[in-house]
Amino acid sequence: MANLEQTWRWYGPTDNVSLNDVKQAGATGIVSALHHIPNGEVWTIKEIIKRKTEIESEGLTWSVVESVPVHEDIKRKSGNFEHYIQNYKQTIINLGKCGIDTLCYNFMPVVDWTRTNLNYPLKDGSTCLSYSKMDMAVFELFLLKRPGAITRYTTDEQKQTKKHFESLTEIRKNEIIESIIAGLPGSAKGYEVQKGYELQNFQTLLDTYDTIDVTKMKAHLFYFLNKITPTAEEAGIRLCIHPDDPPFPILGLPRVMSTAQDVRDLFEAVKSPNNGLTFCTGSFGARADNELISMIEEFGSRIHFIHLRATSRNNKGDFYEADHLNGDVDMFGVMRALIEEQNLRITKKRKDIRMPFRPDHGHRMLHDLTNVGNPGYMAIGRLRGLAELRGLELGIKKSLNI
Ligand code: DNO
Repeated sequence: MANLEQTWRWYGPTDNVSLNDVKQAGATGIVSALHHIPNGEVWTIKEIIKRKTEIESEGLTWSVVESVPVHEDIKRKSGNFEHYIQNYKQTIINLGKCGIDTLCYNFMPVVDWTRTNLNYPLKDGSTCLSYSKMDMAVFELFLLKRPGAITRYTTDEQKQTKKHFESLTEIRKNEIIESIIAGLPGSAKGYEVQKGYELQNFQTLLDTYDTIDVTKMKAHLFYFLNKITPTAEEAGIRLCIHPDDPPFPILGLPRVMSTAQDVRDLFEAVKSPNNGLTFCTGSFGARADNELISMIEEFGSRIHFIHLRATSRNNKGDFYEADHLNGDVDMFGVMRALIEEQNLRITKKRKDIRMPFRPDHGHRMLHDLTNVGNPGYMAIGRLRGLAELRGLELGIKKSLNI
């Protein structure tokens, strides 16, 4: 039986991890994006082919585009949103012409993913990305001083946050700021490129969502998908939305893709199989009420892309990124459910049996502790993750006799 396709996120020629490194890690597919093209502009065939040729010249395949960013005007359904939707459609057509069939995107307002620490120390000396509710409170209440933030915290929480804020060094306060704004779209190089970003600008961006609640935001998402899905069908592109990361409200922003119900609503709104999901176990798994295995069973046929990683969470709303096979994700159960889904596709002779997965975020470990690179995307931690996941897959398949 075919394997789940093993892929690796590569940020392009400026990535500190080379395509040859990826090959040595054992992945066959590349997940990449044209980060140099400004958000909202069309990806031309020329630029797509250039990246594709580069990948193929190493004997690898460009399996998935992650991501074609969605312009904030589309998310807010304001300003030039119709123009940006047109551009998005053109990019879909161009990708289809170049033989690329899977496109991952997200619909998170302002920040793509959010962490409060990009170098959270683990007991074994490696580091990982983490999210602390208390650090987020410090950011909102004392660093950004977001108007209205105070109403989200009890008097007791406010007192504790103040105490925590006063205990922090200036260095740590800056780290919190930099970690949070590192998730701004376009920060392919991690927080290095975001230095000098003014907190005031950040607040201005947040303000643009003041009148957009979850219901409105979902309507914006469905409007966008109703427009682009027919184009995706024609171009042979499988769209797959990435869940909110973290999967709960932050900074007073509306969140639309955090739970199984959100996925149900999405699939109900636009029924085409081309409207699919990126199943990210790290993002969905940061919520205790997301039952990952039953989600795979329910949404299986529309899972077009998979991110495998495990978070370890507490009941206060904090989490850190654990080893790929540890943490609160039942990776054995997840992998078995994915293998079963692929087996079903093969039995049913479906056209899209291809289920690419990538080891999401790795720990910063060994030589990478002193190397420069994208937070979560250094080579060695992901190499370890991929090797463990590959072994798990093989073991399950052998035991199931498939
Ligand atoms: C973080 C990633 C996200 C993801 C986008 C997809 O490491 O998982 O940046 O690529 O949200 O659109």
